[in-house]
Amino acid sequence: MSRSGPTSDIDESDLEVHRPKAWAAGTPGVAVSLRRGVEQMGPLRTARTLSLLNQREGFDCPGCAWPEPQAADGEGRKLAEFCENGAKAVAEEATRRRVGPEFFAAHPVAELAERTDYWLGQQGRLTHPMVLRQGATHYEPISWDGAFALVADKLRELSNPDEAMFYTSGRTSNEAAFLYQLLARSFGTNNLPDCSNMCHESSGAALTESTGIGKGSVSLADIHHADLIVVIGQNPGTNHPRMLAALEQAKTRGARIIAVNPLPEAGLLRFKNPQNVRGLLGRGTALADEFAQVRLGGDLALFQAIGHLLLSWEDAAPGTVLDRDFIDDSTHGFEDYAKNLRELDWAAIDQATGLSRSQIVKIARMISDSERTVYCWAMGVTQHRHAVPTIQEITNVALLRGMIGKPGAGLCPVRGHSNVQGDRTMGVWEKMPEEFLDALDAEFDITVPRKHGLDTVDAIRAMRDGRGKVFVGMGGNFAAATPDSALTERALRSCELTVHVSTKLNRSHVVHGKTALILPTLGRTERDVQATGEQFVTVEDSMSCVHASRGRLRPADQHLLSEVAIVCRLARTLLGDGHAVPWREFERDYDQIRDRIARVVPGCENYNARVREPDGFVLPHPPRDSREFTGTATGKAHFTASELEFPEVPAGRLLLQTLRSHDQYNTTIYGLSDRYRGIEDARRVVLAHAEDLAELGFADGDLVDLVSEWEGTDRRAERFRVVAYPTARGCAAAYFPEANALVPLDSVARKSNTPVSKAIIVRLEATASGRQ
Ligand SMILES: Nc1nc2c(c(=O)[nH]1)N[C@H]1C(S)=C(S)[C@@H](COP(=O)(O)OP(=O)(O)OC[C@H]3O[C@@H](n4cnc5c(=O)[nH]c(N)nc54)[C@H](O)[C@@H]3O)O[C@H]1N2
Ligand SMILES: Nc1nc2c(c(=O)[nH]1)N[C@H]1C(S)=C(S)[C@@H](COP(=O)(O)OP(=O)(O)OC[C@H]3O[C@@H](n4cnc5c(=O)[nH]c(N)nc54)[C@H](O)[C@@H]3O)O[C@H]1N2
Ligand SMILES: [Mo]
Repeated sequence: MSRSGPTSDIDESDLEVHRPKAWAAGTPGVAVSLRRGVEQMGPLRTARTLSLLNQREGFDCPGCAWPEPQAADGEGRKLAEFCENGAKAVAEEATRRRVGPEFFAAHPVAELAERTDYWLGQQGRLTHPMVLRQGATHYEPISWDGAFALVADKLRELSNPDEAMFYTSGRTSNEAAFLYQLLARSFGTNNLPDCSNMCHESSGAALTESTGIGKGSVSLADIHHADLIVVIGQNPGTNHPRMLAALEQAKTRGARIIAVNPLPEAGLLRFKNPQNVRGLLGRGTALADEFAQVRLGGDLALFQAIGHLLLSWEDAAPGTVLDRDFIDDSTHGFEDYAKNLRELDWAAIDQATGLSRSQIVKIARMISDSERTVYCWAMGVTQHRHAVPTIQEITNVALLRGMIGKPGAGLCPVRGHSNVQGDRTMGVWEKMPEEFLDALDAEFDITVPRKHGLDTVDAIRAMRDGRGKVFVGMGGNFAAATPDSALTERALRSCELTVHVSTKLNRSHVVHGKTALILPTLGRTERDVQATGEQFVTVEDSMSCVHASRGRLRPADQHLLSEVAIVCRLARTLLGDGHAVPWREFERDYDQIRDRIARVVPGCENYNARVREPDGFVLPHPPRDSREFTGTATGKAHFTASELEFPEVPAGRLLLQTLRSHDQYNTTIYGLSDRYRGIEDARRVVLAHAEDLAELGFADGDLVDLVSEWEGTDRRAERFRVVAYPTARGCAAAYFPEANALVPLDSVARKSNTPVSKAIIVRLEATASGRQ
């Protein structure tokens, strides 16, 4: 299998490599946010837009899911409660560039398929519903009614509703998500794959087993008041920049920080807060006290070793290390866990982590000395074959010291998309619990299916095998975000119909089914006016806080419909006006949707009133609120015993992770500046340790193909420039989506089915000279 991917519009030979930075944010961050804003929106719109970002009367940032400070945290919001990358996210959406019918008339879809995601995204906002008819070379305009009739016809032609798939990306509001899952289930399928399947699914699976609830247990105040924060497999300087302000606050109160990462990410080392003078002009605040440069996939081993040390110190001095009361009263399975870790294969720990014994002991000491520890993690942990047991080993260490359900302590999976957590709460999941489905049936007098649906990886398999025939995407960029690009693209192309509800042009529009539709929609920044007047929507952040978001900008085009309106109109066309769900009323007045959410979704009672409070409200979380673990089988938190597991890499190979540059939002490429890592003006780069390169016979600047090896099959991504970089030994890194061609579809995390995007066995091959 071979695919070089479209490169035509980025001149990769412009690559410039500078020394990686040792600090994040500061003045360059402010300058970049303003420059990108002005490029896309002009100066006036930039000023107005940024002043509304994350304010109570404004809109929720469509960037990441990091929470806004609340009055209850004693902090309140700053005048500029956004970051460089939030400003870029908004600039992308509020851009004045447009992609209308003339654009599609000028560009055959085959030509667009040769473009990079960067070029496609830079063309601007979609303005008209467009159709690509079977065999046609160009997209052409279609009326909204015509588009809905086409989707309804194709869905009705299916021999079985399970041949349809309804994908969601995590920017969709709670209201749209609630209606979207209701549409899929009213039609007769639980096929609701979502971006979370590729993201924090492993956290949900692990935490549900261990604590009874698949969400994090901390608030922002807990971060501020922790005395130790462990940041594992996360690059907050780029992906959650506002988190740095929270880490800085904790540091000024005396907290210590441990960063566990194969890369010395600038945002983990030092932060120059752009909101104060010291940050803008001074040296800023040092963040990580301890930087553990772990090997990819070595975290399970590290936390087993920490657990082992804590247990042995407790044995040596009983009553000094473990929180015995908590373990006895509130947990289950301690003996099995302790037995599992009594004997430890230190040689295997060394090999897995690449860390010195003394550093592991030091970290374990910091953990045993801490009274209030918060554990944060993201994709560096969740996208591994053993992601679920890894998160459970982190949880085990937290449980040993009773670090859950008390102030300043807890578990904090840091979510990605701004409303990915809310979409789940609203029922976007292929295997929602029976009680939720029962509540839908009772509320609407319908019968929704009970058979579990397809997740992202299984949806690709279904399309590949001809069992999946209609693909509908509520946002996102399925073709580019998913693994095994060549296979996935063939799968999508074999569909009878692909439909995308989108704000911007992307690869999923040009890797299309036999017939394809693009349905343009309002973004979160835009005013949403329906028959009863101006509407707002609601979202849930990474810390379970639900609040309102009000679009305030003029819509990119008068033809745009809101996501809610699109779902309601499609539902009426498909299910008929006599359908038991009052779709027409929902479109007219979003309060009516919220009244139903209040009655169906646990914890959302009195929803309409509570989301109108200035800071919204926080969903219940029994372990956080009262140290109760009502969601587990025993009613207690569960220690788990796992085998020691880590990726084994054959000689002459590297272990590759795929990650985000500082200048992209998943598949949306903002620009070509990975400023903190010092990579400028190119994206097809592979970062590897200089000594590994020397051993493999390569040097900085070489042009190579990356070949991944999986169960006897090779996958190739061509023409990557080698960059010598201070990563952990044996490890390498390349950007996604370019490197997605290398991730085998069947390489998934056990239990969560999440693609293993952070541990791909690769060999480097010099690019054949004919292709140089
Ligand atoms: N600006 C911006 N913001 C974003 C996004 C974006 O693309 N751009 N994406 C959003 C989304 S959807 C998400 S999920 C989050 C993603 O946020 P992150 O998880 O921070 O994103 P990644 O770029 O995948 O970075 C993974 C980090 O984990 C490290 N890592 C990789 N493998 C391992 C490992 O085995 N062990 C350890 N300890 N560390 C490892 C990498 O070196 C890197 O620092 O960000 C969200 N916010
Ligand atoms: N190799 C590799 N692959 C990965 C990852 C990785 O680390 N490595 N990370 C994974 C992760 S964590 C995630 S979350 C997924 C992301 O997967 P997706 O969520 O599917 O991808 P995005 O790139 O975030 O989607 C961008 C598109 O969303 C549309 N959009 C933006 N805003 C809106 C809106 O308000 N409404 C609607 N309807 N559409 C909108 C735009 O058209 C834009 O082109 O990718 C995963 N893929
Ligand atoms: Mo994500």
